[in-house]
Amino acid sequence: METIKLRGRRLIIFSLVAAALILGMFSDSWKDYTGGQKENFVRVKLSEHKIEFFNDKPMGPGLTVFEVTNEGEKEHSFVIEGIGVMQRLEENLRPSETRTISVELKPSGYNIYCPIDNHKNMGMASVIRITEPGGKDDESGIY
Ligand SMILES: [Cu+2]
Repeated sequence: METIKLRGRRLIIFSLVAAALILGMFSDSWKDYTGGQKENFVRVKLSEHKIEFFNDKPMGPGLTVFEVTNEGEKEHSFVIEGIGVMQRLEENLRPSETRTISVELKPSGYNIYCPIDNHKNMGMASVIRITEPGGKDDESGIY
């Protein structure tokens, strides 16, 4: 009985992950049609062993596209984790590869890190804090 329940739950989780991946693909093509005007855009560079962010304006709430480039010599990836959010690049990045990941950001803190080996502990980790636009520390969307 327990085993069946567990299997059922695994199937549900698997289905949710599959659905999320499919939605991710659709949102990517949808992004092309909308020209990305309303989205926040953040360029991310990965290397040994750090994560750097390049954004024209402070990060705020809303759909945010992270364009992640591996400028290092090892394989890396990108995870963003917050309350109710856990997203990872669909595939790891080989050197000089670029992939994008879209995340719906809310006013909250997020951990961003490389999930490969112990890169996280070697410096490939960062915390971003998203604040409401117009909030009194609006300028410090990232620290
Ligand atoms: Cu890494």
